[in-house]
Amino acid sequence: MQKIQTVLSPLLLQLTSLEEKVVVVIDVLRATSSICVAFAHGASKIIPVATPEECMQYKIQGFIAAAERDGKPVDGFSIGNSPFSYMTEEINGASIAMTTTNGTQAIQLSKAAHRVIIGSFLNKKAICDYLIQENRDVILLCSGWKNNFNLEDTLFAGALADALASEFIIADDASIAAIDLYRLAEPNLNEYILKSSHAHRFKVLGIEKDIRFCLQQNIYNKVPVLKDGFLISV
Ligand code: 3SL
Repeated sequence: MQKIQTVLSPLLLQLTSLEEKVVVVIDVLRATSSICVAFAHGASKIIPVATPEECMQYKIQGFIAAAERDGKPVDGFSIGNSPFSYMTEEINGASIAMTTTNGTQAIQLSKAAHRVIIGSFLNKKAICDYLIQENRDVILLCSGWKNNFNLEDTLFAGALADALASEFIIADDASIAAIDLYRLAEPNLNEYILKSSHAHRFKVLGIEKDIRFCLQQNIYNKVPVLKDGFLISV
């Protein structure tokens, strides 16, 4: 049986070999959810970039460019990181450049893996099916918040590990803790996530509706995959 391991912060990724493994990058609020929305609305590719400056270069080349820092759109960009921004006509067929506080950084850090895929509650079942079919060791990478642990990504890592426990060996204490936390929160996930520091940030910004949207399960069946520096959908 292959193994599942959970990395609770991007800072901890350096302790783990990525070789021959599939990394699931998780930033439930909101980067990986928004990426899933963009593909569900017909985006052709997404390039995750590190900085707003780099993102601006893609905008100049004609990409749709999205930049978020601290939950807010960056000056000079009409799109930040709300999933609702990716539900418009112009997304269909578009090439998108995206930079976010944590999620796109976690994607960059994972590049050495055999495969990097993008997970959220929105495409949870598709991710599980993909991982079973790939039959390789898996790392669930929580993007966290500025290298700190966060509740929402850990909960989704727990949801995945729980769903895959009969197919994989749960190989570390972080995965066991994530499963236990998910089982504790699962009867009322929305309410539990409202305890999180990110939910408090969203309240201040008046964007709580993004939380409700991102916690929906299995509304999309696509798996975004990193290939040659771009995300595409399979
Ligand atoms: O950090 C990120 O990548 C973002 O998802 C943060 S936010 O949800 O846009 O605030």
